[in-house]
Order: sequence, then C-alpha cells, then structure tokens
Amino acid sequence: MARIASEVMRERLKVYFIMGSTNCKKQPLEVLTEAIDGGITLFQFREKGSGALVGEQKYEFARQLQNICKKRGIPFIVNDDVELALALDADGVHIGQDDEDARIVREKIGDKILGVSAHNLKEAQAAIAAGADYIGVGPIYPTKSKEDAKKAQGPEIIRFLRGQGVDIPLVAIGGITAENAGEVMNAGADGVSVISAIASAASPFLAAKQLVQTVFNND
Ligand code: TZP
Ligand code: MG
Repeated sequence: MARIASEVMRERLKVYFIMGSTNCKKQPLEVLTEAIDGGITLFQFREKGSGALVGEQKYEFARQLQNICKKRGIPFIVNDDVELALALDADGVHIGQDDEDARIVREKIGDKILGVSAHNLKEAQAAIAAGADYIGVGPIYPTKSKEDAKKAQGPEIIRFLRGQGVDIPLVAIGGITAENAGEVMNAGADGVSVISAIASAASPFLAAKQLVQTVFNND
C-alpha cells in the first residue's frame, strides 16, 4: 500500500466526524450510522474524558465502530492510541503535540494515514517534515469538547498558514457548526471536523447532512 494521495486526502477531510462514547447523547453505534447516512467523509475514534472506556472495553467498542465504517467505505482513524490502531489495522492515526513524536508514529504505522494537530506555523512545518498526511488546526472557535483546549484562533489562523505556503491537506476543528463552516472553508480549509455538532445533535443524520451541504456547496 502507498501513502494516501493528497488530493484524495483533501476529499476525505471534507466532513470529518470525531467521536467517543462520552460525546454521544444517543447510542454511539446509532450516532455513527446516522452520521454516515448524513454523508460524513471520514471518522475518528476519540475515546477521552471522564467515563471513557479503557482496555478490552475500549478495544471492543472501537472494533464495532470500525466495522460500521468498513461496511460503508468510511476510513477509520484512531486518536492518540497507536497500538490500538495497529491492533485493529485501522486506516490511520491522529496525534497531538503532546503525544508520541510524529516521526516515530510514522515509522510505526508505515503508509497508514497520519494526522497531526498544529496550532501555529512552526508546528505545521514540523508535522509536514515528520510525514503527516494532513494537519488539524484549531480550536477555531471556543469548544466544550476538549478539556485542555487552547485559545480559539478564529478562521484567520487558516488564512495565515495558507499565506505562509502551508499547502498540506488541512482540516479545521473546534466549535464548528453548519452556521460557521462556510467561513472556515473560505479561509482555506479542505474540510471541517466536528464532535458536538453531530454527536450531541437530536438528529445526527440531519446535523451531518447540513454540514455536508454547507461544505460541498462551498466548493
Ligand atoms: N481539538 C481541538 S478542539 C477539539 C479538539 C479535539 C474539540 C472539537 O469538538 P467540537 O464539539 O466540534 O467543538
Ligand atoms: Mg492527542
């Protein structure tokens, strides 16, 4: 297998849904199924926060979510946990600045997708040099879904990075909704990633569909 082509990566990032058991109002497997029905293009398993599953339960839950993704042709990315991603033969891994070094993760995962969170130009350039397939930039707007989130930087951070020549596939994150997704795309993002806009919605299906319509109509 070869590394994912950057144009394919850009398409996959368009509506990137991130979720773990603690984010969901409804049954998580139902939430993911509805999100896929609504048109999400990529999924990340992010099991964090108080009450998060660990060990065998985490593995089993991840496997169930992965099966849903597999059946529907949606790539399955694991947040932080490289060993879990390898054990499940996931499609990729997403790591932050406080996680394992991106170069080491790249060596461990071979050609699987590697996403790295970046908050500024230096981190973005380092992620590119380490072999990231995409970067995640945020929080763009204030978020309640990440306990240790940094200060929101607004869509300007994306415009700034693009202006500095950062042309790697880039997904924006943090407080993104169907209402503000358009301005995030206009700033130069390839896509938007969301937790609560879909996971906490009364109808994850409709929430995903609205985001998909906004992002795809913005092309
Ligand atoms: N990283 C930066 S903000 C964030 C993460 C994981 C949380 C995004 O969640 P929401 O609910 O879409 O604001
Ligand atoms: Mg992390």
